[in-house]
Amino acid sequence: MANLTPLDQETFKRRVQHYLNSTALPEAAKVSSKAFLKATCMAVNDVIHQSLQDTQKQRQQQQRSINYLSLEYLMGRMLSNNLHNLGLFEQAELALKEWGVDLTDLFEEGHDLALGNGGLGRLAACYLDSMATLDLDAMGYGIHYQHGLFEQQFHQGRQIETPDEWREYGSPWEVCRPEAVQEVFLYGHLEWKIDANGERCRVWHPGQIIRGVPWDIPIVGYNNQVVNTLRLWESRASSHFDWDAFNAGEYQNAHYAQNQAETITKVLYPNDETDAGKELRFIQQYFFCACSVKDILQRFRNVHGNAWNKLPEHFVIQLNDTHPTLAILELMRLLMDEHQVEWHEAWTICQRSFAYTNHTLLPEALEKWSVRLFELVLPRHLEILYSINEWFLNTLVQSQWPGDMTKRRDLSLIEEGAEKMVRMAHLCVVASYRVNGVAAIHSELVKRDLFPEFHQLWPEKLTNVTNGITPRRWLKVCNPKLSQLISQHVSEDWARNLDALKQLNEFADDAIFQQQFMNVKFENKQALAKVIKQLTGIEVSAEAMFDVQIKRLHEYKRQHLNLLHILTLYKRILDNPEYDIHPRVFIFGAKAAPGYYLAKEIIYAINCVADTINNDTRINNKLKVVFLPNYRVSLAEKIIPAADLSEQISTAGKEASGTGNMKLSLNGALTIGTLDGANIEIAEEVGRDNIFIFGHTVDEIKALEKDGYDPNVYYSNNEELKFILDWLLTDEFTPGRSGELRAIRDSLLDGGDPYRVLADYQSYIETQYRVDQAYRNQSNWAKMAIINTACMGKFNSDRSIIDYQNKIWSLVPSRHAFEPTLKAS
Ligand code: B1H
Repeated sequence: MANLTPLDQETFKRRVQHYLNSTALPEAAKVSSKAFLKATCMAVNDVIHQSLQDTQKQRQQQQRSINYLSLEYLMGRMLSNNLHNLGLFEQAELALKEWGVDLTDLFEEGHDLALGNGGLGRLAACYLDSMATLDLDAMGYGIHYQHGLFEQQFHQGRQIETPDEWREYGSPWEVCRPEAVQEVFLYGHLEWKIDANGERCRVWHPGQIIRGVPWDIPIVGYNNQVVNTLRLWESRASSHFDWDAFNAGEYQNAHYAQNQAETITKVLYPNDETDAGKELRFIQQYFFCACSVKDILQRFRNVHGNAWNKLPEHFVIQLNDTHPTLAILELMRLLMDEHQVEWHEAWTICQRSFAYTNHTLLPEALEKWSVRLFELVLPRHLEILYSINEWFLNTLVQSQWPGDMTKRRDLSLIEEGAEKMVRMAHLCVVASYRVNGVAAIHSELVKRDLFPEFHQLWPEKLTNVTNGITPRRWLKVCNPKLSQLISQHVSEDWARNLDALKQLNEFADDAIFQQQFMNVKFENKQALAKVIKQLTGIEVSAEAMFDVQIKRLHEYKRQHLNLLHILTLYKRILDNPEYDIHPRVFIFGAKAAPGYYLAKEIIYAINCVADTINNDTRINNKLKVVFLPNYRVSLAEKIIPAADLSEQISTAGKEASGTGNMKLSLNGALTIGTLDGANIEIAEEVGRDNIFIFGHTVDEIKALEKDGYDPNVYYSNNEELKFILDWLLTDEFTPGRSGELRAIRDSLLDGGDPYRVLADYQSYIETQYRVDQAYRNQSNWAKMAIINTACMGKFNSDRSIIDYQNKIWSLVPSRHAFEPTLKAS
């Protein structure tokens, strides 16, 4: 890529001044930090947009363009990351210092881009970073939600949601691209027509037309002057304002269409891992897919004209879970109805273009949409879906399992029942040439339990790409002290080649390095202690062990198992004030889906227990419990560098991968975890001596179920467990309001304990005891922590992207691979 003249401090300062002059009010006595932030971002944007243009000019047309379709991107704050990736951090810091402005303080003025729920959305953000860093021709497509994930507050311990206003004062990074606006059709009816060649063809008369307006956010590669694009679609009414209605005095009506159209991208659905099944979400998904596929076809056409059969050679479309599945049907429709490509040809193009990533096995997350909704909103797409299903069942299923009606029923894209439903994952698997899970064990379970027949049909199709995280944001940017220490001991640019951290293994036994490593941790803990004080008023000591569980709140993630441990320790200390334990601070960060009752009850219970324990002088500060409100990327960046212990305690088989586990270990936290998701691969990398594994394995959990799982057995046979569960019936933690916390107990006992919390309780408590013992030997703890950091090279998202490249994107299946043996009608 072209080399820009590096921006020195003086030039940077002049550019910031230039933008201050044009954006800050002259009469303001003192320029506000917001104005400084904006001017700094604009100065950085000058550099970025120059590189964006250079990148686009220099891209080889031969490279296959990667199109990442995701309903979610959790970008967090962009300024510090962009400065680091551009190599401008120091210049900016020095330039601002001349005004007496502290760059790190300035970051705090920036709003998170929270256009996602959790791991899936953050993964997409890490992958964009890596694709730019690896100089891949990649475009991210997503939705320009007016409101991202809600902000969380606690009112008397209970979660309250308020709207996220990330664009309240405009967002400095996005650029509107009116030249790439798209039109999207909805509703209406179908008709047969005779086309110019005398052929019968299908015409869709839409009932509503929406405009998709693209907003581009630049994605800056690390240290390579590459800039890619994240294109986010915003919905607007097709004609801005109905002037006739307005002039006729129908002001309300004139606004109606506009409001309705703009509702589509108004808000992100906050249901991590559950399928909300709402009509608006369906329309949101389709709107996004239609805009993105049309944009892709336009980009293809600009270079290759109408040679549509060449599309797969030049473009691959990666589906981030099933949320963008409708892109498949939209590509079929556009090729057939708008570009006159014959059905088989169109289908072959689709099958060579799409790849699908599965992120979950949880049944409640597997998307299904009713045939009724399709009929109403997307009648033409339903017709196309039926034709694909017919092809699939009559050719492939029939030849593999002749006459087997059960197989036909189970594999069909349509689920029969009281209400016919479309199985989105089936469509993804049938249409994609590669399907991947996100960690080794998860991909095995996808083959074994979720899609065994599909695996039989296409033994090559199902594969694994273990998730990764970008070491830029998750070490270099968020943990400058550790980064500096590492750079003093590692010869290569580890932020690019994370495997170079292996060199730290040499120092794992070195007493001086151990001390330095632990000093950095201590300083990071002091910094977090300040944040905790600021956000919650709770005082914690950096001498205590920081035990961290940060992730969405979900029963399968088992924050309530963590709570049972806290209650166990509390009880032990109350029973025996001399109970010997190293002081611990339990730190939680988690948002619950607004409609998820038990998740919200768990938050409430943790907050009530925290309040009781934190104010109980009898326990002599041995325990503190902190639930930090509004967990998000920018808060994670403060917690992760300060963590000693990382809680990864999901029921085995439920957490597809996890990525927080990787971030915490990279920053020198030890993991206490089950053999689930990427924990297994983390254990392989760091060695069993440097991780605390507990609980039932996937197969053992299965075996529990076979014998008929009964949580009451654990309850009756374990006095300590029985006591703390019964404690939840009292008013110990909710003075004067007995039984307020009973929902957790009820779900574990009467509710059948769906996530096997009680089965893993004893093993968890015993392993936590080992953690406590281990922490007392600080030198050995330091050694284990160093080994954790040293061994995380595998989880660099650059490695994941190279895997995607090698296993998926660089393969263009031959066009004969999918030739049907029978003709679809
Ligand atoms: C993951 C989701 C998810 N898996 C539905 N599935 C959603 C499902 O809004 N929805 O409808 C939103 C999100 N998210 C997570 O993906 C897995 O649970 C993690 O284990 C994994 O690390 C992450 C990234 O692969």
